[in-house]
Amino acid sequence: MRRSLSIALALVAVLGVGLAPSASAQPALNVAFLPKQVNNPYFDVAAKGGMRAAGELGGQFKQVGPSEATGAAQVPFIQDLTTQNVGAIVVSAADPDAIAPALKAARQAGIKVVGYDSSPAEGAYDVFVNQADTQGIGQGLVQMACDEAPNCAGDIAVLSATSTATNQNAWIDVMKQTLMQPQYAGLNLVDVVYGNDDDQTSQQQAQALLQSHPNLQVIVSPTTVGIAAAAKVLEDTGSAGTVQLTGLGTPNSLRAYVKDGTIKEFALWNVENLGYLAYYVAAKLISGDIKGNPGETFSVPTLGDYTIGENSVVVLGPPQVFTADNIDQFNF
Ligand code: RAM
Repeated sequence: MRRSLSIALALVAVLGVGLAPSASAQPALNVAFLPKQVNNPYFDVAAKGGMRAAGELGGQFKQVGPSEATGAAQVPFIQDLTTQNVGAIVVSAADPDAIAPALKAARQAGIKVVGYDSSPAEGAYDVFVNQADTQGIGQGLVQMACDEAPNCAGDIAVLSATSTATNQNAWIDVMKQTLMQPQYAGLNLVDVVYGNDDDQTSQQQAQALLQSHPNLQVIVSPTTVGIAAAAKVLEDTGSAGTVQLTGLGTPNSLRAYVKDGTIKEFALWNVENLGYLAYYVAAKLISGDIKGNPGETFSVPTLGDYTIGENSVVVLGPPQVFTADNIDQFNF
């Protein structure tokens, strides 16, 4: 009896020693990125930043997501990641309302949710990492259209991504408000069309814009997929030079069009840093360093100090404008 008790105690001790370190250690840092879609170079660049942060922090990184940018297609990925009990989901919302219930269920299961690029609905995330100030992006898009339209006048149209994307809709709203300012009175927004961040659909929509608006002066495409598709259409149809093109794109996908004059200026932010910052925010939420409350401050290596703002939003920084003069300084 005594012997079996001492064996049992010895076993408890061994197990106890075995269990103690892992019970008190931080849970493994396991962060999953869920972009609007996986076959979009924009999100691959952001993923590079996420991977870099994971390497620095000794965490795990994976990226999963649908091939088409819809909220319905994102939901099963959120559910799977919840079942896998990852530490955090970093998500760009293709449709904030469609994915809100799944994200809320993930949060209830103790998973941290970080929005990046396109915000999830309020209550469905802990922190949203915005790439740049929404107001500044919308105003910048209008200013570039004004720069490109002769005498800042004439018909302009927007070629967007999906009609449900939080970021696209917020930028288009700011564009509409900005266009009401007197200095832009000559610009006339005649159409907003959606290419769904699909190359073929975006090309078809760009072609349709040219056909339906013969006096079109500028296409503004605030999506990396849309602007590259529109540039191809302008070249293929011989409209480059007659119809101007600007918006948001990656330097690598637009370099040739800038060199041949199809595009004179466009903007974007440091996309890799967006992924890097989003991973750090996820890690800090998981470790409890931050809770996601407005007013909290934190620092991130190489990027600097951040303060969580209203609605738990963190802003990466101002966008960069690319022209023929500076595009060769950028490689992403
Ligand atoms: C596309 C996506 C993304 C947007 C960029 C500029 O890749 O629509 O959400 O931020 O373009």
